[in-house]
Amino acid sequence: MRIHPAWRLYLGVVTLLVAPTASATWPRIGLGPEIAAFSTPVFVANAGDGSDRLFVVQQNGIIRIVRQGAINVVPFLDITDRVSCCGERGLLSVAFPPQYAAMGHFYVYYTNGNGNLIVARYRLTADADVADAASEQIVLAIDHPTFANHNGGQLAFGPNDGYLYVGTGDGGGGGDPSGNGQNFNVLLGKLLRLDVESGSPTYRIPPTNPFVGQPGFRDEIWAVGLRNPWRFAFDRGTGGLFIGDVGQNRYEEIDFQPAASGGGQNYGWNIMEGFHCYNTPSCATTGLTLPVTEYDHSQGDCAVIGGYVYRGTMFPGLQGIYLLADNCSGLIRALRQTLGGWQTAVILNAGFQITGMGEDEAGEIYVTDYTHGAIRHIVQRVCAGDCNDDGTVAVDEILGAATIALGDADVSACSAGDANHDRQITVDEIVRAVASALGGCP
Ligand SMILES: [Ca+2]
Ligand SMILES: [Ca+2]
Ligand SMILES: [Ca+2]
Repeated sequence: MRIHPAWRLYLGVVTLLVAPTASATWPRIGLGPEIAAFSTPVFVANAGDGSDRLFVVQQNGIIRIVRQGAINVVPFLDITDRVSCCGERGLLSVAFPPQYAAMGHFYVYYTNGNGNLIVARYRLTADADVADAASEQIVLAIDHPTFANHNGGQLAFGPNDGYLYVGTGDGGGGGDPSGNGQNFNVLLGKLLRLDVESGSPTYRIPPTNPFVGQPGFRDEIWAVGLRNPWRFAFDRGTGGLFIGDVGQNRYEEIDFQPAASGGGQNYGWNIMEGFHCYNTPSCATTGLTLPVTEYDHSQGDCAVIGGYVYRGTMFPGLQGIYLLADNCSGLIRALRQTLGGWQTAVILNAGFQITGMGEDEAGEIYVTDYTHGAIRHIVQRVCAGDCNDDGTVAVDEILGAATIALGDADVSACSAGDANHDRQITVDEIVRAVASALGGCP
């Protein structure tokens, strides 16, 4: 629709007077409808096979398939007979190898009846929606006899090397009484890297693992000095690795290593907790890799739940942002790297206990709601006309949208004004912006 020349002049003058100022803000997020009826959901995964299914891991030993929002009646896998649950124990994650569609097998991480840590491989039945619980091959078993907590629990395939990464906890108790984090001869308190897809029923050591052949180091180790890396994940856009390492009593941390890393990092536990010496006024920090961010427990937080970098296409405002959560507070935080360093902020209080996140094949991120037995899609809340995404539409934003409509500015200056994403702002979209200004943002 054409805009009358007199209005063009008026809007142009006023817009010059009150041009929107750029401000570094975070996108506003919300949660999609509950996909419910799970018991003890702790993780969400996709198979990367083009089937567009979500696999929801229940801590009690069951994996369920979600297809287009509906949950399959028959479980994908039921190994409740060999899984110990719950607290920090249970069936904790699943990982599908890069060639899953051809291979028809996958990997799970669980604690068994003795509390030991198990990485196991399972095959499909003839039905692609049902795995064979009798097909178990134990890939790796790690003794974890003393304490019930700090079992780690995450599996993920490296997007660039195809190896299986395994996050183990320090063996539990408080403060790492067994000294596993800094003991390089044990597999606890580590990130491990295994070659599980080269035909061995168990695994082979990748020859490029950082400590191969070094006396005093287990060859399986990729990184050391972790306390309880309950969740870690690769950025599918860059291959970078984000580790959420649960802290002791004071600080929760996110560790990051870029894709070019050759491994071998020492993330500091139990010398340090977050950026701080643990239990001592000073400590030797040489050779330690510090986190990129930490938060304390002053807002009701207790245990970091590492998440994912958003690489989907549905919500451009989330692009490149790493989302993480806390188990106790239900707070969801955002983290991003800028030229000036890492920035973080709380961007949502989910209001329930979060145990894990996961991506679908398109890169959309889901969070597990342990309180209500559900998973929820993390969505960006876009308010028509809210150019700076601060939750309200101001007069200058309406004028800014009008300037774009007149062709005097690029639509990128206010993508929230372009409700139908056609790279133009029309009069009806300005009307919607005015409605947001008057009636409030969703
Ligand atoms: Ca650390
Ligand atoms: Ca605004
Ligand atoms: Ca439009």
